[in-house]
Amino acid sequence: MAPPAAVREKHARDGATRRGDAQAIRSVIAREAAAAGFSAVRIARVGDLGAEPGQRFLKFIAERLHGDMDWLEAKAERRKHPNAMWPEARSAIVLGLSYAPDEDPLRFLAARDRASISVYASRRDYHDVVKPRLKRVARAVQIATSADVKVFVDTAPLMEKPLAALAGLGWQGKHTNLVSREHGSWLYLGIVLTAAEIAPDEAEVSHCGNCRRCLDVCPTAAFPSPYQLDARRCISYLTIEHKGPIPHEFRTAIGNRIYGCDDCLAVCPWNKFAQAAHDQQLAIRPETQGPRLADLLTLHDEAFRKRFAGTPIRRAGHARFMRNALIAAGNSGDATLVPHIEALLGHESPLVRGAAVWALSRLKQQDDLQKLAQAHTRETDESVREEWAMALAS
Ligand code: B12
Ligand code: SF4
Ligand code: SF4
Repeated sequence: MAPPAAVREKHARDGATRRGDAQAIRSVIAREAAAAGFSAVRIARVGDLGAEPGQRFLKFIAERLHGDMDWLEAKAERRKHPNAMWPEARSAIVLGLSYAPDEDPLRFLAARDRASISVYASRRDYHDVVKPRLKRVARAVQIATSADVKVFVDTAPLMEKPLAALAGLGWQGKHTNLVSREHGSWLYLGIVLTAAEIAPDEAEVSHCGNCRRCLDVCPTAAFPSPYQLDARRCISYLTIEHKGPIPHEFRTAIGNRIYGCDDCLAVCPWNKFAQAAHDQQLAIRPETQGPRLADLLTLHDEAFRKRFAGTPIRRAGHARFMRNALIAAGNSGDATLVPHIEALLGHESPLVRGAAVWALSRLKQQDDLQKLAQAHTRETDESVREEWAMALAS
């Protein structure tokens, strides 16, 4: 039986108000996101994420593809779904900030006396840039809905890419990162979770088609299959996250990439639609543009911290940075670097001494190396002794 006309009218009014509210909240979000300088914003219903991304993540961990990123494993159960971390979360507001470069990001790879630094690391640390902007959007959502909010930019166990794809910001490409039709591979992601129900956007579908450029370009064959990364083989992991000596099998392939890698991102055909980012806070730092290896090898701790203050590079610390610069030096074919490298044989960190031995083994004749080894017979660290043994045997 149909409800009386007065009740129908009231329902219609309520419905209109709810639709009006929903539209009003979405307008607030769009306005605040634009005012905060975000390049894209979309909304997902957290419950629609399903269990699949979490299961894939747990498989990734079970297969040890995460290497020594213990922090990924430590909170795996919470990371597998936003509700495992925050049960009240209902909607995810996914924000993208473009950091598209205006020059070819791979242009320094052939300059063997210089270092190549990834685009994201050539700017101010994105965590510092994105977080205050997310807070601005979150505050507006909280005021508009009176619901709780939390902000995330890689600061808690939350898988950002599957949420971004669900919200329709882009799709996870075969290189596993989010690709957007407008911004290509160059979006930083940030997320506001809220307990409010907000009308979601449509998910994006994959536009990779038969393309496999990103898979084929990878210098270390880090993709066992499309959409899957073996982080242990990825230069980004090896130069940023990995704490120990870089495994020998990857040293030559690393070339002069000393902090991160952009090869798979840079070859994506969808980048042709991306406009170069002109955000003041993301200005490219000149000291990151193809710095000379000779200058990097002489950087002591304090100078390193000063030079790279505010960039992600500083977070890796001096010893890891020198390790990476020494691998690049070993690949340079530039014998003028030898005195700088020899000076690092006395460095306090075994990570640096070991990498220096390898670099010298690539740039010096065996006879000279033998003589040098005799001057360092008092080396006590086991890993450095192994480097000497391998260098002298090669
Ligand atoms: C751990 C981590 C890394 C690790 C591992 C990378 C990885 N691909 O997982 C390392 C150190 C290698 C790394 C490198 C880089 N990272 Co990183 N990283 C993260 C972090 C913290 C977690 C990612 C994660 O959960 N990985 C675990 C695996 C299991 O997740 P996954 O790749 O998404 O795996 C999925 C697929 O395999 C998928 N899958 C499997 N089979 C199939 C089949 C189909 C059909 C589909 C669709 C999916 C699919 O299922 C899995 C789960 O969803 C995120 C921030 C965050 N909190 O999310 C940033 C993040 C992914 N990194 C980012 C960036 C910029 C980079 C670098 C470009 C930096 C650089 N220039 O060096 C490189 C890119 C390397 C690459 N090709 O991925 C950005 C990416 C932005 C974007 N547009 O996507 C993020 C989102 C940080 C941010 N807030 O902006 N990173
Ligand atoms: S970032 Fe570089 S090493 Fe890592 S998967 Fe992409 S191309 Fe390969
Ligand atoms: S390079 Fe090709 S396969 Fe890789 S993410 Fe881009 S479109 Fe997809």
